Amino acid sequence: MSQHPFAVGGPALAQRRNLVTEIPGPASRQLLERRQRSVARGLSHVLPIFVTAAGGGVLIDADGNSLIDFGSGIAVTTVGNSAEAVVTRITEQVAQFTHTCFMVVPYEGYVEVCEELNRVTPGAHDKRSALFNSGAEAIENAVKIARHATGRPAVVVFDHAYHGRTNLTMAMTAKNMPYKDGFGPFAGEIYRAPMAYPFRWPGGPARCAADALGVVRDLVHAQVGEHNVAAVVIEPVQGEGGFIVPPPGFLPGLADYCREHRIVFIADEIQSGFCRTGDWFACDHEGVVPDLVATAKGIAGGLPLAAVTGRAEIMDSVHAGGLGGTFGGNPIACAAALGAIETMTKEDLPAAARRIGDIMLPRLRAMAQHHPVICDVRGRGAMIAIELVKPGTIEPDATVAAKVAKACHAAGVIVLTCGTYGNVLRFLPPLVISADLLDEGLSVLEDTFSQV
Ligand code: PLZ
Repeated sequence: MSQHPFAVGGPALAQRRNLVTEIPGPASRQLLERRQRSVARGLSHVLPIFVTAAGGGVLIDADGNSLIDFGSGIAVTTVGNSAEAVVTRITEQVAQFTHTCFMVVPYEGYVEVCEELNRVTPGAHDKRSALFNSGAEAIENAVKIARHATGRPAVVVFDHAYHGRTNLTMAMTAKNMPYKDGFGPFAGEIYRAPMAYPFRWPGGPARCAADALGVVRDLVHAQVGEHNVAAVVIEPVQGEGGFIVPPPGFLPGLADYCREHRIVFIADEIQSGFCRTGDWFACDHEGVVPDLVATAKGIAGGLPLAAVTGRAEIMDSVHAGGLGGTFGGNPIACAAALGAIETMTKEDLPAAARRIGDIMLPRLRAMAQHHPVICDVRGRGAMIAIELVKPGTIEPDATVAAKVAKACHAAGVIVLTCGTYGNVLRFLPPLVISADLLDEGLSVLEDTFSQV
């Protein structure tokens, strides 16, 4: 048992940054020692503190420090930690039953989540959904379904992509360290195309969309053959790879290309989905309608749940018993998802994400004017990042990104890094964060840049 007094999180927590010890404090340091002796080294952490409660835009640690949360547990607590509707629904469900396995005895909550997913994901066509436990598992299943529906083996993915840590999804993920190194051999029939990355596109951002589409066409034609491709899988805004927003026209062009060759277009909306980018899904910004959408993270207010949603004829091409898993669509996770989706709708969280972007983007652009290490400010809604380089060059500077992140942590603001080169700072606040906290977090970041 914890030696700390029982703490209650949720939106009622005092919304302020307040450090009462250094980071980490003595209680967290003690827990870190225990962690070191008991937890496998392969699991790392970003902050050396232990949480005891969280809610709104703050997280409380074992020493009583209150930190501003710009990470949301990697884009998960979109509705805030222990959000009211999530807690209410979980509490009711946990008292009724905790598990039957949907494949043994079904329950209404699972069906209701599928109905909601079919409603909120892009496109008005007839859809079906299937529920799983993690983002990687959703991607695995999306690929299974696309292969089954098309009878084709190949899968096209992109540079800087992140799709998970299982064998197939490691193969689909682009970055070696830390995700793939030493973990091969990887699943076959994965082909990688260059990502439309405006800031680093050799011909410049204006040519990026058309050039990148041309490369995909040529590469698939020469190396794979269109008729062998089951699916193209893309994050409509790339997450771990650096919050890369493709230029306008790229995603619609890719969707057209897939239609032309009867390739299943799979959007990995695991990080970008559920209101994060200022719309329900990142595909919505350009009216792109994927054949299949993989979701997870923000779907269930912090509980493990993931889904594949898509065209009825593709989803239903799989025989009964071909999809499933013991825990997929667990009733408590489903209750949480219904609470989260209810909160997103009632509180209009897409609008909240847009307001966050409207506050963050101008301030970060102003920071970039004063700090030439910031070479690019990008993102949509509350999925925002800054890329850092050696001033005057486009050479990535991961060292300065790590330093800024560490200084923010020490000052009580949780920020995360990302990017193939480790030189991107990303900001993913809960969408229920107050404007004051957001402002304060940005001021801390600004001070940090002046120090490093
Ligand atoms: N697809 C787009 O962002 C998870 C990974 C953290 P799981 N991203 C955070 C880490 O280092 O393991 C992610 C994602 C996109 C798939 C996934 C995988 O989702 O729920 O972590 O399996």
